[in-house]
Amino acid sequence: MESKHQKGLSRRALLGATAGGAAVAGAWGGRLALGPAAVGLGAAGIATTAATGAALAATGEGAIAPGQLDDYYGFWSSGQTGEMRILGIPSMRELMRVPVFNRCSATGWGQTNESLRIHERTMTERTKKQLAANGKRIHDNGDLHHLHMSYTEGKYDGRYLYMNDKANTRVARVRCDVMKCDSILEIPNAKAIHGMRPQKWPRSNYLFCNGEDEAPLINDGTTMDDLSTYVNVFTAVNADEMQVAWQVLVSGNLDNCDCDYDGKYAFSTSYNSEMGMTLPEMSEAEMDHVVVFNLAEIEKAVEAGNYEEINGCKVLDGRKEAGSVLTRYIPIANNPHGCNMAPDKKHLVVAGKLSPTTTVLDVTRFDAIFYEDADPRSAVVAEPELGLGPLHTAFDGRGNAYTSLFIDSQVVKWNIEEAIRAYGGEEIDPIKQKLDVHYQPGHLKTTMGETLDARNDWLVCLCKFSKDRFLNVGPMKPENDQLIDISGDEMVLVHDGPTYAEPHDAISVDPAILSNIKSVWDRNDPMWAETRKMAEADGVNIDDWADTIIRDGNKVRVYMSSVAPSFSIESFSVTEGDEVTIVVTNLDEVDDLTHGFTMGNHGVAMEIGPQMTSSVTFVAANPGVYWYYCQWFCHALHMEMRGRMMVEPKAA
Ligand code: RUQ
Ligand code: CUA
Ligand code: CA
Repeated sequence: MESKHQKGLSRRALLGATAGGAAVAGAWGGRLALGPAAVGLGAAGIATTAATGAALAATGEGAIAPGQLDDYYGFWSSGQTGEMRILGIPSMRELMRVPVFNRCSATGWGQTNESLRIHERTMTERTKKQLAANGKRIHDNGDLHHLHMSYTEGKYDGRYLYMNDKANTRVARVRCDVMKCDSILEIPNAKAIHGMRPQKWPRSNYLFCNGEDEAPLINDGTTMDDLSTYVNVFTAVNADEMQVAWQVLVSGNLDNCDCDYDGKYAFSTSYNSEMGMTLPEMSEAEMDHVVVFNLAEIEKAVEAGNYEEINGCKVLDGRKEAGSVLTRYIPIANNPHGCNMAPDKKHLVVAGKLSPTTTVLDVTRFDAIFYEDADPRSAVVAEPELGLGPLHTAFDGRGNAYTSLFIDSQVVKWNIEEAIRAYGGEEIDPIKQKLDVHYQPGHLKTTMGETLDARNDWLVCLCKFSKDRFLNVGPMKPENDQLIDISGDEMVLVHDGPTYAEPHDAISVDPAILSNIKSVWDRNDPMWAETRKMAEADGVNIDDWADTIIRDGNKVRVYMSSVAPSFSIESFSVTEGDEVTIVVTNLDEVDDLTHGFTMGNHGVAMEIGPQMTSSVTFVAANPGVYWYYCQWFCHALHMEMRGRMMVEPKAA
């Protein structure tokens, strides 16, 4: 099969055939011919090696011409930056950043009252105490590894995106209609949420969350070095309410997780079945395991009250010694990592990391392990040897798997059915191709490959190192998210995509699934429901032109509206030491017309999108005149969109 991309036969190139279409098609071919891996290029590609190709290769664009839209949304995690990013595939252009666990200077995320409410909703008393002791109200950091969309019947449904924070043991949700975070949940009892997946079938009722770090279950200092009190916790979150549904104690730690397409099982890899506290101890055993969670049995046990309530969570015992029907432990070669369910609804691929193999498990055999005492290893149907350091696996819609090899810096394409036949003794090599990537890949993603609608066009490989691939920017280099064309028989590398620290994972979503994205906020959005209540109590209508100042002791509430290029209030006075709350409603209804509010020298800034209300509270500590201004370029007279806050000295 020839690559549809190599021949320039992408839908866009065809659509563009009337206006400059020839140039687009030529650019495709030329660009691909210049790619680092010219293997398997059809004659069409070679024939069009042209100067345009070189230019496009140099700019790193060309897959999508200026003004053209991408074929897929890409949702990227950002690791220790703590935000979500939206990219276009295949252009790999960064379209948006959505702050989640991080503080954002532009939007005021983590500072506005609306975002603080989201941050504080489920914050535990321990965290509040820890933060207060350090002069803080919320965490400024997060470590966002995994990000997935909500599912209905095995397919993305365009409602929510869910993501983890390993650093501070949280999960968050982003609303797809406005692409803003609307909920953050701190998970008690667990430590360091790493692997995270929404349930796929019948819909995402649960979010499965893996606690990676071992600690005493009652972690109050009464036991420290007594390892018998250490435990790891698997958490199911009610994804609609963003509250813990139940937790299961496990043997060993938990790394990555996934779940089946039948709504019966979730599963997690454990690289520290040894419960070691040092690196040598964690890699001592020859075999670690995959824990399988039986959702129906867990729900039954919860229903029957067979749990202990700890820190407000229903905690069940699924440890090996408990011998319960809640869990089973399948031995897997030492220190496994990736845990990826194939869209064939049957096969789970677990990557070896320390072993050069991946293990293929048939999830339809799990019933026998739970109910017929079958040997847990009887679910293993293949164990192809792929190369060094397998971390994660992605799938296309043709029965192929793509596994990243961290140590070999390669992506291996292999066929699942052929691997099963080889395991059964047939003389057959399931490996189709090994492609060099640059360098040290972790996650890799096919378009829609984590759904029942897996496509056969693109693979994005998230490389942890870029070394010599870009101009040197200092000792810290970008990561390199590489775009690979998988539409033909051979994988072809077509684009290097530098990214800032440090995407672990990404998904791609057909834009048809996200046709609900708004351009203008709904005035009744729940995001500012609390602020609306406060305004109503103050007798202010924030849906209309507002220029009201409420003085309530040393609290001052300033309600204003913005219409380009002005605020409804050009100046106001407060007294030194007053706590000032500014509420701004953007009455502009124009697409893309965002205003901002920045209070000079007060460290205060926020975004106010079209038809949005935002508010921020601060103390005016120093007498004097301070200008506030709109920091979002909105009008020819945007610079003039400003006003004064006069802070009167306190009477002696
Ligand atoms: S992990 S590179 Cu945080 Cu998903 Cu595997
Ligand atoms: Cu409003 Cu700039
Ligand atoms: Ca181990």
